[in-house]
Amino acid sequence: MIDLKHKIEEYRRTFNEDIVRVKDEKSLQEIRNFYLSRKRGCVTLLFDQLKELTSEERPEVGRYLNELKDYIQAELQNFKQELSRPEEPSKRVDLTLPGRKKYWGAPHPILLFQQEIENIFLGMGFSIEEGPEIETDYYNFEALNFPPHHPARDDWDTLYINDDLLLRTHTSPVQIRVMEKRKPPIRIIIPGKVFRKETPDPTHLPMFFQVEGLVVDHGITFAHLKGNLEHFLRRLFSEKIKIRFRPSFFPFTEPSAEVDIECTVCRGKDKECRVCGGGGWIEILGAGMVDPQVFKNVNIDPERYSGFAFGLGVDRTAMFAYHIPDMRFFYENDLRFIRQFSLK
Ligand code: 2NL
Repeated sequence: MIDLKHKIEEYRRTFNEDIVRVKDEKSLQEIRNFYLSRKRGCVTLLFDQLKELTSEERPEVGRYLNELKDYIQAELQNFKQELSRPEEPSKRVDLTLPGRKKYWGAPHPILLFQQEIENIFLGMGFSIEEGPEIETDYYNFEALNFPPHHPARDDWDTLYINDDLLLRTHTSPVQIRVMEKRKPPIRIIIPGKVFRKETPDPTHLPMFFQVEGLVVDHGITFAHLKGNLEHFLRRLFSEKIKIRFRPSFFPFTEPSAEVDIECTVCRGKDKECRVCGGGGWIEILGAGMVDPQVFKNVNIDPERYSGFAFGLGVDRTAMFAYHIPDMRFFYENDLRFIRQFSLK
């Protein structure tokens, strides 16, 4: 009798293990046959063994056995219903779908190009400085030799915050701040955002990036300016690029020059070139020898020191380097455009 009771418990245990592994109608049927098949089911066969018990033992063990049989039948019925129920959409896995892509961020092309510029100057012994984007009228204009209300200011379309504060129109105020604090020799570049009151079009933006540079020491001449900027342009574009210096004017440099390279698109060969307008040259840099008045404003003696300074628009130069027809593309953040630059 103990033996039979043990078997009943044992079959209950193995059935519970088997039933949870059921995946389909076929395996459910196999389990039913194994336990309850009319002739060979292992539980069915236990009913035959009841006969071997005494009449006192038989009712109790018989009740156990019937309970097991009822339990197995009920569970089989439950699982059958479970199998025929349509699966909830949220649980259905479609293995034919493509995997979910992860989109990685990447450096913006303007930042990458700015870093290329920085690396060239770092290689020439310059260091990098930064400063505030909101400036006072003094640092943005007056210290740079633009007197109040002077018409020279008209060339800089300024965004004012109030009478005294404005969004810097160039990074030159940072050079002023550095010269106020530090004695020459100075050899720095200042990359950063600058702001002008412009309506966006293919070649103008109200916010763009600039890199300005400044060298101050004893005996700095225009030859240093020329040599440094030629070296920089050859590293940035190509060793063979043609370069030309034209006389120009800036309030903060004297003499001043603008630096052109031959057109990167038509190489001066297309009279209707959309990039250089047929002239064959594109303007990349403004530069000049620091005006003595600017040195006086920061307490550097112009009799003992001289220096050169320069500035270029990062966006504008990137446009020529990458042959991009419209500067606004850089700020539309169309990933098809942006991604082309981070693959290098
Ligand atoms: C341009 C090019 C330029 C400078 C920037 C500068 C700064 C100091 C003193 C003298 Cl503190 N010059 N910066 C010089 C020449 C050109 O920028 O095309 N600007 C409109």
